[in-house]
Amino acid sequence: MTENLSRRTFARLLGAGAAAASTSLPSLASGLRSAAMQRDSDALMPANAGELKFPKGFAWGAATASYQVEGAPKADGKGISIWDVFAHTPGKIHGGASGDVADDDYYRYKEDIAIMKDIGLKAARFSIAWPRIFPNGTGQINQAGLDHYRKVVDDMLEQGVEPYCTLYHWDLPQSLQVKGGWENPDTARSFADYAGYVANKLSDRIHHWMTMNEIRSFTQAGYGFNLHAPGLHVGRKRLAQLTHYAVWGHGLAVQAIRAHANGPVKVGFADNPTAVCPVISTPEHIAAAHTAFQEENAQFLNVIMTGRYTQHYLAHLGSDAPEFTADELKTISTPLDFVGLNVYNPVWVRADSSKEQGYNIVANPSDYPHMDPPWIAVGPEALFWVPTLAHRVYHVDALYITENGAAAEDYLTSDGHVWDTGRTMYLRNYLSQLHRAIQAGAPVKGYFLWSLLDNFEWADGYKSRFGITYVDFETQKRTPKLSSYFYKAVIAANAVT
Ligand code: GCO
Repeated sequence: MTENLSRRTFARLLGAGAAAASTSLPSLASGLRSAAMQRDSDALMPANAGELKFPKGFAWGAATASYQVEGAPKADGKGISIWDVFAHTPGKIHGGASGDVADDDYYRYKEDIAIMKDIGLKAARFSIAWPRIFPNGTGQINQAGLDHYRKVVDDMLEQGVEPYCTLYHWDLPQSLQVKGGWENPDTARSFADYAGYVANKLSDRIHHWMTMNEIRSFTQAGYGFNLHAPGLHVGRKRLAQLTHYAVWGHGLAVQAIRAHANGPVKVGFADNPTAVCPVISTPEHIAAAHTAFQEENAQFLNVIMTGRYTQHYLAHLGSDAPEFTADELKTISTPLDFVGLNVYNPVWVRADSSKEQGYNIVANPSDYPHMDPPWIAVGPEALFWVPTLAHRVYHVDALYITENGAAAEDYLTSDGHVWDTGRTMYLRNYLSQLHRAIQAGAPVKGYFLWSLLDNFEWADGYKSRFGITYVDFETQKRTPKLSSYFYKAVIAANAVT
C-alpha cells in the first residue's frame, strides 16, 4: 500500500505561498456590469453555448467550521478545546495565529448568513463546537451554547438557507484530551452522548446531520505527524487503534442521532477519501482505480461502508493492526442516509501488475498545476471520479460534495476589487466534472463550496485564503470576490455557465 500522506503533510513539505495584502474593498458589482462584458454576448449565453444544467432541487451550499470562523473561545460558558490549546502552543501555527477571533462569526453570524442569502445559497454546512455544549466533553450541559446554535439555525431558516450540521470538526473538549482523547474509547462514547443530545434538541429544525469531518485528517495529522491538535506523534500501532475508536465513535453517533432525534433526520458524515483518478480512462486503469479507492481508504470510508477491514490493510500493519470486535465493526458500518465527500487533490492511479494489489500511485512532477499554496493540486477530474467511484463501489443512495474549493492568490486592486480568477477557473472546471458525474449516474444531491469566508486555515493560520468572500482580518470587513459572483450566477442558473 502506498503511504497515505495528507494534503497538509504536502503543505509542510512544500512550503506555502505569499500572504495576501489587506485593504478595504468596495463592491464588485459595477465592474461586472461593464459594457465590455455585456457586448455581443447573446451567442455565448449558456442556453446557446450548451450550459451544464444540474438536477432540480440541487442543494447549492457553502461550508464553514466552528473553530475556523467563530472566535469567542470563552464566550457564554464554552469549555476549552484541543485547538484552543494547540494554537496557543508556540511554533504550531503559521505566524503564531490562533482562532481566538477568526471571522468573529460567533457575534457576526447574522451578517454571514446575509452573505449566504445574497449569494443565493440553498444550504449551509456548519459545525457545532462540542465544548460549547458540554464544556468538559461530558456531564454538565451549557444551555447558552445550545441557545447560540438554535439562534444561528433559526436565522438560516428565516433566510431560506437549509442547515447541514457537522457535530465534530476537530474541536475536541480539552478535558477529554487529558484522558487520552481519541486513544480512549470513552471519548467515542461521550461523542455519541453529545451527538444524541444535540440531535434531540435541534432536530426539529436541522434535518441533515454529519457525525464527523475528515476522520483521516484529525487522526493522522493530530496523532500521526503533530501537524494538528493535539500535536502528537504516537506511532503506527496506537494510530491504527485510535483510528478504529474514531470510526467506532462515528457509528455510535449515527445510532444515537437516530435514537434521540425528534422527527425525520438524514445522517451521514463528511469524509475525505483519497481522491483516486485513473491516469487514463481505459478499462485496466479504471479497474485499478476501483481497487485503489477501497485500499487507500481502508480504515475510513471502506470500513464504514463495508463493515470490514481489507485483508491487505491488516496484513500491511501486521502486529500494529488494531484490535476490534465483530460487534464494533457492525456499529462502525451502521447504514447511512448519505455520504459526504470532501474533494480537493487528485491522486492519479495506474494499473500495475507487478504490485500485489494491481495498482500504483503516480507521483506528480514538480511542474504539476497547482494553486497557492502549491499543495493544492488542480485536477477537476477528481470531482468526476470520487463520486463516481463512491457510487459504483458502495452503491450509495445519496452523495453530497461536502467540501471542494481552493486557496488561491486574491488579486486586490487599488479600487477595491478582488479578482480571484484562479479560484474561479478552478471552480468552473471542478463543477463541470461534477456535472459529468451526475450525468453518468452518481446520485449527488448537493455541493458545499469550501469556503464561504476566508478563515483560520489550521496550521497555515490566516496565510491560506479559501473563501469566496474576502475577509480583512484587521477590520472584519467582508467583500465578495469574483468567485462569489461566479457562484451566484451558477446557482441562479442551476447550471455551470
Ligand atoms: C479540511 C477541513 C477544512 C479545511 C479545508 C481546506 O479539509 O481540512 O474540512 O476545515 O479548512 O479542507 O484545507
